[in-house]
Amino acid sequence: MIRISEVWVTSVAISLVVKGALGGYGMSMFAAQSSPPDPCYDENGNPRRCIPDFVNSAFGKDVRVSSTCGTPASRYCVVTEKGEERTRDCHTCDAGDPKKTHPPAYLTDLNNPHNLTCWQSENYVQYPQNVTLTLSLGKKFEVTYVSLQFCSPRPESMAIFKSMDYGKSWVPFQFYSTQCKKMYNKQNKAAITKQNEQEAICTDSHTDMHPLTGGLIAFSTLDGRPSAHDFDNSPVLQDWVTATDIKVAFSRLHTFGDENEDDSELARDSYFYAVSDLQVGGRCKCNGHASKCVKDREGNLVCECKHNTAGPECDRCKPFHYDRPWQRATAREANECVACHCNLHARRCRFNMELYKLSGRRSGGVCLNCRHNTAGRHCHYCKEGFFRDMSKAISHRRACKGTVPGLGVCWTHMQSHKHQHKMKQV
Ligand SMILES: *[C@@H]1O[C@H](CO)[C@@H](O)[C@H](O)[C@H]1NC(C)=O
Ligand SMILES: *[C@@H]1O[C@H](CO)[C@@H](O)[C@H](O)[C@H]1NC(C)=O
Ligand SMILES: [Ca+2]
Repeated sequence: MIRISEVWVTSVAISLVVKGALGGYGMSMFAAQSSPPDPCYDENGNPRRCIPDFVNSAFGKDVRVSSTCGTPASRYCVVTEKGEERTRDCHTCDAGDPKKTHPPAYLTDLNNPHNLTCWQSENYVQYPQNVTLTLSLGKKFEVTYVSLQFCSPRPESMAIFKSMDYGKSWVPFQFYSTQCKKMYNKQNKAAITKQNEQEAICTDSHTDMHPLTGGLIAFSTLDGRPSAHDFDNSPVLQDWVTATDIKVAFSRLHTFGDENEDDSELARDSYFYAVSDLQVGGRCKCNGHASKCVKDREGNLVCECKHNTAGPECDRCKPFHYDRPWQRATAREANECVACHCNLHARRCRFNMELYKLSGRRSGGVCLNCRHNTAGRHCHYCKEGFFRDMSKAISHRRACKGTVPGLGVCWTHMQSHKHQHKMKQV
């Protein structure tokens, strides 16, 4: 506490000194000092890999749910066990009563351990029927984990799916079942090798009916996958963790085996799915070219792209920056996009792979629609019949002129930065 106030006094003192000595300038210097540095560039202004913060991307989002109790109001019973003895404690789920409602919004609200809010399904939606939770993340994320905290017992069988195309198609992420083969036609705890890193596995872990409340299921997307330690260089795993939507399907309820007894109606109201918290931990996917995601004008979440990149995931080069192919940033290389060299005579260019290879993978940009009577890949010479105008200082607007041969010399300047600079000055 003392130390904090000391620092505060010191910084105030410095700012007063600076202000006194330099007037208004001191103020702006102080303001510049306190603005946070851009994580996408190092202290020398060179581009470097940057990534958005790790977040629970499900927080506060709407979850589409195929079944919710309470419309109409219905009875449900919570089973508790003390030794061999089971007790049923019955309540009402009523969507119209704020004290008795269990809406999907309770899946992604603030998770307060002292006041758990639970979404709850209708009673006994049993196999082959299922209950699904679908969450749209709004853009591509790199998902590290998906977790569910249960208010009811955990399901006997459930599956987690992901979509990479906003819900058009789904691929399995992970299965949980006490009977993997029968439910999902998967071997229990199959090994993941380099050959099948993009395959969902099934496990019978975390499928026990106990604890009857408070059980957790947490799926870690990279856990046990061989290339996880070399994620930067594994396009397969980069693809594996990418998702725009997450779906959880509860396939089969655990029962105590009493639901088939004559008194079934009584027993069935103790079987339902209830979840207090659904989390999807990960980072907004920006391919190493942005440190945060923001809402665009249409309200869509997009990366705030740096390194001359563009697109919702900084997944392409921005216009006129096509001198080398787009690449994801790595820890060692920012792989920023580079502007074409057009000597200020063109606003458009395209990438040419042949030229790029011929240059030793250094430069592949080709200028389009060279203006000011220039021509060539870099607009670096005069169009046929035009000559460099020697009567005037070199201005990019007047670089080439239709004039009589002999009076002018064809402008043969190569794309040197020095020259570009000179032209800008004029
Ligand atoms: C618990 O959360 C619910 C829903 O957000 C709220 O209505 C209620 O007042 C909270 N109860 C306590 C004791 O904080
Ligand atoms: C859930 O059940 C519905 C209807 O029975 C079925 O069409 C759908 O494929 C099932 N979904 C999953 C993910 O199992
Ligand atoms: Ca909750």
